[in-house]
Amino acid sequence: MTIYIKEIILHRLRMTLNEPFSTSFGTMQEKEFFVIEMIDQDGHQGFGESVAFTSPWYTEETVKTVEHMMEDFLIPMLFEAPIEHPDEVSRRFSSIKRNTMAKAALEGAVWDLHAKRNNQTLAESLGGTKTQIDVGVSIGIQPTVKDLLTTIEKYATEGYKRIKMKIKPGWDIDVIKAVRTQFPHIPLMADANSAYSLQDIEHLKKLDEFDLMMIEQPLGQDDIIEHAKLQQHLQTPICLDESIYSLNDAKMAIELGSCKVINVKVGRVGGLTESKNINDYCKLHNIPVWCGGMLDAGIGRAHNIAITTLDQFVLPGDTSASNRYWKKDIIEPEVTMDNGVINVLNKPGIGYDINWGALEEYRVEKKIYKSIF
Ligand code: OSB
Ligand code: MG
Repeated sequence: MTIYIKEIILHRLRMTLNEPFSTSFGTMQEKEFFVIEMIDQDGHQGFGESVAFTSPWYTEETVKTVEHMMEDFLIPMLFEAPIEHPDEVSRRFSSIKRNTMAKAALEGAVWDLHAKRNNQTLAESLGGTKTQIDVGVSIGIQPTVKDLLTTIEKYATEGYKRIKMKIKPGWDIDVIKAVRTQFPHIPLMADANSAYSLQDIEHLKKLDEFDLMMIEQPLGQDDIIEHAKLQQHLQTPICLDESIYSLNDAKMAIELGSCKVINVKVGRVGGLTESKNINDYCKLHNIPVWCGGMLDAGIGRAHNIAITTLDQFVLPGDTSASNRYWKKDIIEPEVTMDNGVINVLNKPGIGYDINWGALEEYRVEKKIYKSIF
């Protein structure tokens, strides 16, 4: 079912999180991003969402670089020729180096269009089989240990299946110890967002006594070798996030022993096709994966739900309910969680409608690109 993309509309949105979110790099309360609306020859609409932040603390991309890449390179490439299957998109983009988040935002809209044209859910189109997914929650660094304990209590009571807490030097061992004392049995993990170096090895070894499911990205983005060395000295499995931009990075990390778990973020790895390939490779190599998050709004969240239905996504991810982030999300209905699971909606494409009233309320800019065909 050939897709002729007729029009691409970029909606730049600015939304405010219910609560500030703090990591080892700093605090965010505003989220700026693009909603990609893509219209085909039959008037179907596909939607994607970009995940890059306004500053490049997580990876090198930003809202502005994503706009530049989409406008000056990637959108013109999509208009060059029709698309038979969404897997072609990442191949067509392969002459452009990296810029995975810009590529993924557009590719996601093509996948949604493809699924809708075939009257399938996005999950089905991707080969996913689950009808519900297990989810956890990622909790930012809190002002005090007491605040953290209260927040964990709240989310555990709501039913989230695992708690991820952010750590950094000065907010790590003692804090985890306090959490474990109060919650001896909750599935718990820690995410350092690259805050440590191999010199901290003796310090990081102290994590082993807390029965953590894993430690996420303790070292730098480029520290593939260093992570392998660290893993040899740690019992706690290392999960890589910022280090994995592609299937090839996943292969390298697995082969070198740099990690035992992988956090797949659709934006960071360049899209759903690459995420699917990582799923398949990790299945073959017995590496569990889970879906990370970028404080996504509803459209990105819907894509995350769809990819999590693939079979190697065996651990609860960071895809929490809409109300954990936003007073009002941009989709209808919003994403809800019951007893630690999110139900996969049985409707074509991403399965959620756009709440245009909300979207327009958050929109700060709208740009339209038309195909000449
Ligand atoms: O490292 O996984 C991360 C949020 C922003 C940037 C990076 C990360 C995170 C999170 C929260 O941990 C994920 C979410 O709830 O969307
Ligand atoms: Mg992370």
